[in-house]
Amino acid sequence: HALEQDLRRAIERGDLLLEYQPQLNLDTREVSAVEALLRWRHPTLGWISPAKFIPLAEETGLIQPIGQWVLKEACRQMADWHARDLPLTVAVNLSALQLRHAGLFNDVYQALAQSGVEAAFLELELTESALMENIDAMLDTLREFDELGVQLSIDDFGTGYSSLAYLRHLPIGELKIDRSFVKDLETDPHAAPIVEAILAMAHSLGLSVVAEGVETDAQFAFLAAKGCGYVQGWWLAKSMPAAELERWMAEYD
Ligand code: G
Ligand code: G
Ligand code: MN
Ligand code: NA
Repeated sequence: HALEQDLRRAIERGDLLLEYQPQLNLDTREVSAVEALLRWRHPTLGWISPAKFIPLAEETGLIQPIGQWVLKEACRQMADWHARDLPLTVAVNLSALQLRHAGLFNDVYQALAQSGVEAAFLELELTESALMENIDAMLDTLREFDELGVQLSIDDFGTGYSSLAYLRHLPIGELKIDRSFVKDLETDPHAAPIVEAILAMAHSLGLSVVAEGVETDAQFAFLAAKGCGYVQGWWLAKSMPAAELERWMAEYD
């Protein structure tokens, strides 16, 4: 498989990079957190979507070294920002396979130690479906991360089948409402009540909520009116390389 060989070489060749998409805190109207999104610039094929190469990385086991690289690079970038008085939190995505891997805790620990970044500035995004796949086995890992002090967030929330009973026992600080609900806010009469129910439930459990995929003024206005804590999406900004994000932040203030 040619693409597999290319992906194998992508790390050492420097063809992988992270972009960062800002999240707006609706209380402070400031950006204090960004999500790291992996990008692959193939030498001849150009940009390849993570929706394509993450599954390939998982099938081939390359997700381990790639995941290690993502954690290291996100922490290195954070250390650089913190040294320059930009105290950003960075959220890193973890797939189901990464969560099941015994070396994950050590990878996170090493990335933090090497960079010197405080654990509380690192957030790990776990999809709801990945969590629910094997919740009992996952619980110990989540508790270890919690003790280390990293933040834990449930990504794509609303698309899986997590129950209130489970959520109550997880050391999770944040839910990210899946962008499918946000997208349908103006068209599907069921989307708004679902978003409101998620907000009410999350807030009563003491969880922060990020709405993903916010693209329009109307979506933003609805979420702000309903007390959503953070928004992320093209309405605010697309993901950008670090230097571009810094320029964007300087202008946004
Ligand atoms: O940024 P984009 O919409 O193209 O991302 C597509 C998918 O790839 C999303 O589901 C996102 O969570 C996932 N993804 C992006 N970056 C990473 C990463 O560093 N690690 C993992 N495991 N998934 C990622
Ligand atoms: O699964 P996860 O939430 O990590 O995926 C994030 C993905 O969503 C990324 O691929 C990112 O590029 C994409 N994304 C971010 N903001 C928007 C948006 O406002 N609209 C759409 N359609 N996609 C978005
Ligand atoms: Mn995510
Ligand atoms: Na998501």
